[in-house]
Amino acid sequence: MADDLPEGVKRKLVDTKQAWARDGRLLTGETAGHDQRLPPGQRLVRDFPVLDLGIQPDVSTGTFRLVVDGLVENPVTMDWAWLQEMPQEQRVNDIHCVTQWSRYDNRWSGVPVGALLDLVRLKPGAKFVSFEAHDGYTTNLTLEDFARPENLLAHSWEGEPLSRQHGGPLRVVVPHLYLWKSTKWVRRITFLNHNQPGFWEVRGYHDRGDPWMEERYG
Ligand SMILES: Nc1nc2c(c(=O)[nH]1)N[C@H]1C(S)=C(S)[C@@H](COP(=O)(O)O)O[C@H]1N2
Ligand SMILES: [Mo]
Repeated sequence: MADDLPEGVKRKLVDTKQAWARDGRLLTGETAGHDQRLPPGQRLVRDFPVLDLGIQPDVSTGTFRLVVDGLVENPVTMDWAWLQEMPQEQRVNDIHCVTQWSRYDNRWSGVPVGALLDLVRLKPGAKFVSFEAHDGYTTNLTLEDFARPENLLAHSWEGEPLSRQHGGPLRVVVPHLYLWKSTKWVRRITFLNHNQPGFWEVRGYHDRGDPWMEERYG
């Protein structure tokens, strides 16, 4: 796997997290219901840690483009102005990183996934989603996990434009799964009829990543 790392990625960081997956680090062996706000093995933080592969691409709103393609009737390449004209909503949710931190009550604004689906109109075969980012990162979701009402394409956090380090100008936010499923600096969303595991999924991380089921590795 080491050979196909995107350029500039911190290999040591990747190796460490890959070793965690191999060794099953941090696993408590517990599962929990959603009535338990903090998922098993997580600890609450008040700051907002930054986690990525070590590249933080500088994407301006002027050059921003989001490609949405694959099994859709209406593939689009959206610029920043178009994104702003889409329906906008606010969501407050908790986020959970597989490296064990959780952060409560994050206030995001952006485009709800439903509005994107209305725009591109899925073809019947679309069952999976693949995400690509400007740092070379990729991840995957089922359509069901992507289409949830709490998910956003977020451009703001706590009322301010989303910072570069947290994935600005635009990131995906999928709060019901571990945060590696929430692509920062997203540049392409592709609908597929098959599952396409992403960067961490091919390095020992779980295909779905439900924090309450402690789906850290798989
Ligand atoms: N493009 C991109 N998105 C990414 C990552 C990344 O390396 N590149 N890391 C993921 C991981 S492992 C986590 S925990 C969250 C961290 O988001 P944060 O830096 O805003 O806390 O981003 C996710 N999305
Ligand atoms: Mo993470």
